[in-house]
Amino acid sequence: MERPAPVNAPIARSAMAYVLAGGRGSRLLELTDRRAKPAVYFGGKSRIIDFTLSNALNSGIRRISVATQYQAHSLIRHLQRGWNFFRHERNESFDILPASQRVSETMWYLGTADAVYQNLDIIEGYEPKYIIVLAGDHVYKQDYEIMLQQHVDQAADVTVGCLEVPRGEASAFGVMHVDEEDRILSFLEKPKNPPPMPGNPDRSLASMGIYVFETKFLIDQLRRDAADPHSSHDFGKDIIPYIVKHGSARAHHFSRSCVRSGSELTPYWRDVGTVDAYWEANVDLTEVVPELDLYDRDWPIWTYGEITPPAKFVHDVEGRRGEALQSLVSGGCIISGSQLRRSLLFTGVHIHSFGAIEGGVILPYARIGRSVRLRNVVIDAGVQIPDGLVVGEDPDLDARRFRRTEKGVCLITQPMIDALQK
Ligand code: ADQ
Ligand code: ADP
Repeated sequence: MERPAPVNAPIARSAMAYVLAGGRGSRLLELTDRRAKPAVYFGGKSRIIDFTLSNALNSGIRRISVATQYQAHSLIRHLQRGWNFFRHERNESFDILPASQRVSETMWYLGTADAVYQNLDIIEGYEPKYIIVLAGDHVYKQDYEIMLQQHVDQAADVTVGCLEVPRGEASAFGVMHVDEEDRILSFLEKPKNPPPMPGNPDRSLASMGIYVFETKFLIDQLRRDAADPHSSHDFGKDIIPYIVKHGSARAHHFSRSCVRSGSELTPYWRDVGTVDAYWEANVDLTEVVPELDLYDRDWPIWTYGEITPPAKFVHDVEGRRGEALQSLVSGGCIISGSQLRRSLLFTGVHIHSFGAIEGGVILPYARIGRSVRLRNVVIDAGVQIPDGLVVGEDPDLDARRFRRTEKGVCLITQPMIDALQK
């Protein structure tokens, strides 16, 4: 039997966070060949999904379900290692929901709504009063309690998180119009020609893909949608437009609940969906005062922290210093006689002598050989960079060997290195 939430408990205690973490994130190219986008490393110690999960935890939510699908092993392993502290005895739960074909043996999840519908019996078992549907693939800090409170105060059927984006980028989002009281008047999923905000021709109001519902209402909607043969069973394409038309949908502005700290003036939200955006958001963290504060103890980003020895810096045999300036260096790294600038090293990276790296985003346990020069690279986990490799000085050569982006960032994976050595 479920115990009711304590009287006067914050709304978050009666809410479940349902995190959609099944998408590939195909614009991250080879970075998501073997892991779903939410499992991609970010910021030196964490994975992308840790931001959403930390937001939920820091907001006071104690029931979390994560729906997985594409290449879920790396993600599941991470969640099992890092997010295993929830206690049933305290009315807490953390469930990893595989695409288990629970409804029918021949069917995987269709759209995002189906990824919730197929697990309805599990959700119902916990009897949460509210559900906040989240995506596990964005980097931001938000207090969901504020959004939940708005939902309750306005007695809306659904509350959709939204933020302003440049109109030129809005085709990638659900785009809405709202009135002065933030009632959503129209909702278009990924329109080719996104409508601007009134009085602001260069901006559009975009859905963040996060939604608050009362559980009972959501269940009714999902059942209705599941029975509709014309539906693609997706929140953005089907469920939200339907409620906008037939019920009461409200917008919640991210700026009202984003967590700012210190120098953060503008609300920080990043999709990091392309290699360029991913590289840039990571390297931004090496700024003297970055927009995203990872050091804010009031809003920690929880993760799986591997036990490692401290980072170590030593000089090479000729006495040249191993050093990192304006860089982030995680535990277990060894930098021996090479110079790093504006770089971010994840756990356990070893860098050998006589090299130089600028703008390097180097994922866990990569090894960089001797006399290697790298500029503006993303190096996948565990890659062994051979002695003498030079990247970032000859664009044509780089483009033939690696994934070189429009902005000149090179993504390097082990198969690409293996191909060089053939
Ligand atoms: P998209 O992000 O394009 O748009 P989608 O690809 O459906 O929508 O992904 C939403 C989330 O669900 C992602 O976190 C993804 O990983 C996950 N996901 C996708 N399919 C899944 C499945 N079958 N099982 C589990 N998880 C799955 C949505 C909205 C837009 C909104 C943007 C904001 O539809 O309206 O503007 O998010 O990014
Ligand atoms: P993570 O994303 O956790 O760093 P890895 O980069 O080691 O994990 O690999 C991502 C996924 O690919 C994991 O599920 C891992 O088990 C799998 N994997 C790793 N190396 C190989 C390989 N050589 N062949 C097939 N699968 C692999």
